[in-house]
Amino acid sequence: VNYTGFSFPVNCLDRHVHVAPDKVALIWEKDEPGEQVQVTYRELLELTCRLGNTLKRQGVKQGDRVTIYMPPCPLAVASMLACARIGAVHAVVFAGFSAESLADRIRDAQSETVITVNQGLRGGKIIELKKTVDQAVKQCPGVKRVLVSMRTTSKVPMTALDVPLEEVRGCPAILLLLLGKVLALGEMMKEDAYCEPAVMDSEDMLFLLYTSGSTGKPKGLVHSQAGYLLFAALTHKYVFDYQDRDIFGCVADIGWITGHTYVVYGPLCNGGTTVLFESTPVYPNPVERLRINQFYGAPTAIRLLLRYGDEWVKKYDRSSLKMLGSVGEPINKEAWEWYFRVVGETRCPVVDTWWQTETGGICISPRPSNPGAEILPGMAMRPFFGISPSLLDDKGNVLLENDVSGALCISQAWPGMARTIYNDHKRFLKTYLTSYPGFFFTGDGVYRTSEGYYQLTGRLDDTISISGHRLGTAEVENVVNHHVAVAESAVIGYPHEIKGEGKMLSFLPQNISQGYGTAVGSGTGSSAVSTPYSIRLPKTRSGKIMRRVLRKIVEDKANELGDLTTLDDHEAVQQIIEGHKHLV
Ligand code: 6R9
Repeated sequence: VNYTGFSFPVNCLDRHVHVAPDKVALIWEKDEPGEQVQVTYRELLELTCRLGNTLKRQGVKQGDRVTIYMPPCPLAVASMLACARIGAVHAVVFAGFSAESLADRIRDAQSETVITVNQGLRGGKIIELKKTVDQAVKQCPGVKRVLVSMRTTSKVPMTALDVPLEEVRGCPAILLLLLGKVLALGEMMKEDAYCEPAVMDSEDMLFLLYTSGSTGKPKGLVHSQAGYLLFAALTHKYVFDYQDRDIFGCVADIGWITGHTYVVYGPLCNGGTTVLFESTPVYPNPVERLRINQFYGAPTAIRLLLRYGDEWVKKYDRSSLKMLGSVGEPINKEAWEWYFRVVGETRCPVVDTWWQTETGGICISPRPSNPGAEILPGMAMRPFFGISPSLLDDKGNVLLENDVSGALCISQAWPGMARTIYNDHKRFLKTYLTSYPGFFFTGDGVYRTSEGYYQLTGRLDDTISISGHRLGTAEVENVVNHHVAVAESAVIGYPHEIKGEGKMLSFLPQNISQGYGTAVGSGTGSSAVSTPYSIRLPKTRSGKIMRRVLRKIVEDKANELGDLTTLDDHEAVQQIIEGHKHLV
């Protein structure tokens, strides 16, 4: 079979179905503790085709944008692949966003089609996703149809726009889950089990994915067909040393780029078995039960686990693990060492992977598949094949030497690079390509060690300048996190009124397992005031600390917090605002 010229799902499905139809493609680790559903390549292809045909019958055409608002589940993956199969562009919106955020994204993408589920489940709690979509769609006159799948058995009010995916028209919901398998009857089941894949140009849009700027409206980053998939597959294979029979466990939600590249496209293109986590994983139980070989998650979870103590991890069998990965934030040395020593029993290389929604896949990472390659704790280490990082100083000079810090730029295009911001190419150029002409500017700070290895130091918009020295938040946090009483910290800086020198503030949640509160220390040098008033830090839903929010609070600008759509815990922010008011 000649697969050249076809769109994605052929690479992610058909070619594996020819070789190993019954190989498990997805293991859906459901919210219900201990419940899992396996979907083979043959089943996933069939589901994708039926859904692709349903989309076509509903009027979705090549190039149309389709918004997907679903929790991680096989039908969500099939929805992404079904869009790709018919040449439509998917725009997954994390199913935790409010109706307003969803509406903004639907309107920006000019989507006429939304795919959702009746209800979601998270930690046993029911989440009314369809209701949120109804509210959002009211503000989006362009939406012509909402495809609704049944995640739970509860019926939800349907509107004239709704297309029930599994229900047979006029009959009660009969589809649901039979013997734990997704059994599609209804609209989807009426469709043919084969859908001809669209032939696409390599540079056609595959998907949009929104990422919040620090202010203003979210950016719909556009990824391409061929370059993105190539980069997803290569990085998945080489960074994690993925082998044919491995079970790959990336705990990101499909609503983030990590979910797109390392839950869906990378592993499926490589014919792998990938785990879809619906809930926040009750790590490390699924590692033992599903025999996960590569575990990939965010440092924030690792830092919390560390505080729960070794025993909690050690009571589970981790012998299946071969590789551990970290993504999303700088990982401090202490957390890295614990991950390596306790979780991976010093047997599994830890890969601290640096990349962004904009880069499509991992750009800087140790390469353990390169035998003997050295890995230093808490460092992203080396550029991936084809990535050429450059460090630039404030004046735009390229820093060629080692043992320097600078703005992390990339000097040459790479396959997975986002091509534009949907409908706003000017903003794309302005944000990424004009600050340092001739370079792609990542927005991150980096230190290149004397050996030439790369260590990320945090977002440049978060940097602290003390007595003329530029410090990354990560550098200071590394020191703070080292203290036994600290689980996690966020360090920020703001201008000092008198001396004009940087003032530093640190937020230190203390030993979480003992339920202590956050001590907020403020001061320069060794003088510090601390008052405990919150046990949480403001984080995005994907686990990144929102330092800019803290900075605004300490600058007494709590009414100018900017875009908070990705904020996970509004209550924590309120507590910090209140606490700050009372700080003497
Ligand atoms: C994949 C992802 C991108 C930003 C990025 C940087 C931070 C990601 C990191 C890291 C230090 C790492 N980041 N990985 N910082 N070390 N290993 O997270 O994409 O959500 O777009 O965030 O996350 O600041 O610029 P995205």
